[in-house]
This record gives sequence, C-alpha cells and structure tokens, in this order.
Amino acid sequence: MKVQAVSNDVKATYGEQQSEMERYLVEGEKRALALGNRGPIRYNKNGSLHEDILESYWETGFYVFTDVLDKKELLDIEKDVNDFLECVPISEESILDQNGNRAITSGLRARNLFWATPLSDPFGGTDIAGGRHPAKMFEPTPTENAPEKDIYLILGSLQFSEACLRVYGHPDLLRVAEAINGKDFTPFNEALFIKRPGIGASVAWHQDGLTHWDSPRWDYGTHGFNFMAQVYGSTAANGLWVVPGTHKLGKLDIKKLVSEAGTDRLPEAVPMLCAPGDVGITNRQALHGSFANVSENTRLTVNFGFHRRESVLGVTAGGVHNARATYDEKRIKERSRLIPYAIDARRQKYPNESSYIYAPLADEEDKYRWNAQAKVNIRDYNLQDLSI
Ligand SMILES: O=C(O)CCC(=O)C(=O)O
Repeated sequence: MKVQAVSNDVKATYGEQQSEMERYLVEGEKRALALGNRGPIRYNKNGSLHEDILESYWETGFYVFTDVLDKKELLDIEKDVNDFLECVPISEESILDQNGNRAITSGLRARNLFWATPLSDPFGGTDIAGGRHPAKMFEPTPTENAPEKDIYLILGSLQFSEACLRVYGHPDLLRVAEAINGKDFTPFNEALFIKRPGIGASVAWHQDGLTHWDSPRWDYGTHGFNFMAQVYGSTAANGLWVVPGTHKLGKLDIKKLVSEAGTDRLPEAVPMLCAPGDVGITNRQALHGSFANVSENTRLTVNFGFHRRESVLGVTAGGVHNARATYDEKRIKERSRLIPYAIDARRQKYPNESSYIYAPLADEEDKYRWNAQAKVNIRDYNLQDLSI
C-alpha cells in the first residue's frame, strides 16, 4: 500500500466528541502560533545557532524549523517509503510481502514494525514502554472499510531508506544537534511515524525519558530531543501536540493531569504545525502525544533523536527499544557510525553542500564511506539504539 493511499470513502469522525474536538483544534492552533517558536534555521555571525532559536526552544520545549527540506528531497523520501511498504509483511503474523516474497524485515533481529488497529491507542494505559503512557486516549470508531490493522511506526528506519539517511546527515540539522547537545552528541534512535487518514493510531500523552528523572544532575535537556521532519506537513488534527514548558517540570503525573482535565484534550497543549519540508524538534522531557487521525491528511514523520554524551555514557538502560545494556564508549562509538555514514551519503547526493563534521569520529571519516558494504554493515543497527 502506498503511504498516501486513502482507503476510506466514508470519512471517519470523532463521533460524539466531534464538535468539541473541532473547537480544540482551532484553539490549539491559535495558541501554537502565538508562541513564536518557529522560523528558518539561522546562525549568529560566528556560525553558532542563533540565540533566539535556542532561547525559544529552551523556553517552550519545541521549535519548528521552516523550509528545511525541498520538494525533491521530500519526493525521494516518499518513494523510499512506498518502496519499503511494498515489501513489508502482508499482516503482523506473515513473513511474506504482497508479492509473495520474503518480507524486507524478515531475518532482522530488532523489532522494526508496529501495527495497530485503526484509530486505536496501542500504548495508553498499558505497561508497554516502561508504562510511560499511563492514560488511555479516546478511540474513535473506524469506518467499515478500514483495514484490520496497519503499520503506524517503523524503527531502525535508516537501514530501509537512503533518503531518510540523507536527512539524518543534513548539515544544518546536525548543527542544531550540536548546539543543543554539544559537539560530542550521540544518537538515540530513528523512526518513521505514519498517520493515515481515518486509520492512524494515537500516541498517548507521555514524556520520553526513563532513566534520569531523579538524578541530582537532571536539567531541562537531560533526556535529549527528537527531530521530526514532515513530508506532507502536520496539522492540528494529525500532528504531534506538546504542552509547552513541561520539559522543565520533571516527571509529571500524567494520569492525574488527564483526569483533572476530564478529557485527553489537555487544555494547555498546542499542535506542532508544519508545512511539507519543515522539521520540528521536541524535547523528550516535554509532555507530548498525538490524537487518532480522523482528518483527510496523511502525516509521515521522519523522526530521529540525539542525546548529550554525558546522558548515555556509563548508563545502564534500554528495555524499550532494545535489550538492556550499559552504554560504554565502544557501544556509543558503534552506534554513532550512522552519523558519518549519513554525512557521506548526503555528500554523494549533494556534493555542493558544506558537509557537517562530526567531531567524535572526524579522524576516522574514511572508515565510514557510504557504499554497498556499509549498507550490509548497518543491518539491524538499531539493536544498539541508545535508549534512555
Ligand atoms: O509523532 C507522533 O505522533 C509521536 C512521536 C513521539 O511520541 C515521539 O517521538 O516520542
């Protein structure tokens, strides 16, 4: 199935909550635009990321960089994702794709595909992912012609798409990562979120971090941030929502917040509004989530996160995205190779761009040429995600 194929002739709605939801979306948009945390990536005269951007990011916990990816690059991503979706298993239980071939993910050890019933909330109120999604979202009723289950999340996505790998090596985005997490920043993980119209599952309200909430050295940036590049844009109806400023508040009692609001429509939350090619960043400590997509628009998010080195080095963590482990220098180096691979892949496609130099592996750049062998080398790379 193509990522933008719309299978619903009959439109899904929010049922009895439709009018309240419509009002919430409009009000949320107004609140979002009033924050002013959006604009192109800009630099100070000395080449560092513009201080207004950093100030706004640290104040609200998110930011939207406008016009980062051009139309051609977006089409490359769309093509890769469509090619990938041709080769995924036809169902959660199958190892065969729609053409009867072994699915692209079969034989991989890491978990890559997450399926959900249409418009459901697969995580909310469960113990999955360390129980970090404690409150259930409203689940609208899908239309009769919706599929039984659909893939809404793909992990380890850089091994499936060179276009996504090139986004990962984008020099301006890596400069942003450096400005927020320091020159020796490290990877977290990478994902594709697909929210199809009338099908896309919700992601219940959560804060991402699991490890450092009680650390005496905890601060506003301890659990890193995620980039969220939008291929078709993201609206109030299908996009991520963030409660501004919550990255500063420590671990929140999310169940209580939802219960006090009497609804999953948290009153202070705002949507991350993006045009195609915009790239958001969200502090992983901020309270965030997204609603089931009853709108007519697909959201395809190229999601990838980065950490401060000091937040992962020597830390024992995991169990959500992969096995529990202690993240020593060797593990971090191994996982970080995706950065120079991505930089090289991007350089090959856009030779006139000024490439980012990733300081921790700068001396060994020659080891990380993006070629057929490298492609084999990164199979199952996400077994080594640095998940805190
Ligand atoms: O894109 C979404 O809907 C959810 C993303 C998210 O929760 C995350 O990146 O932590």
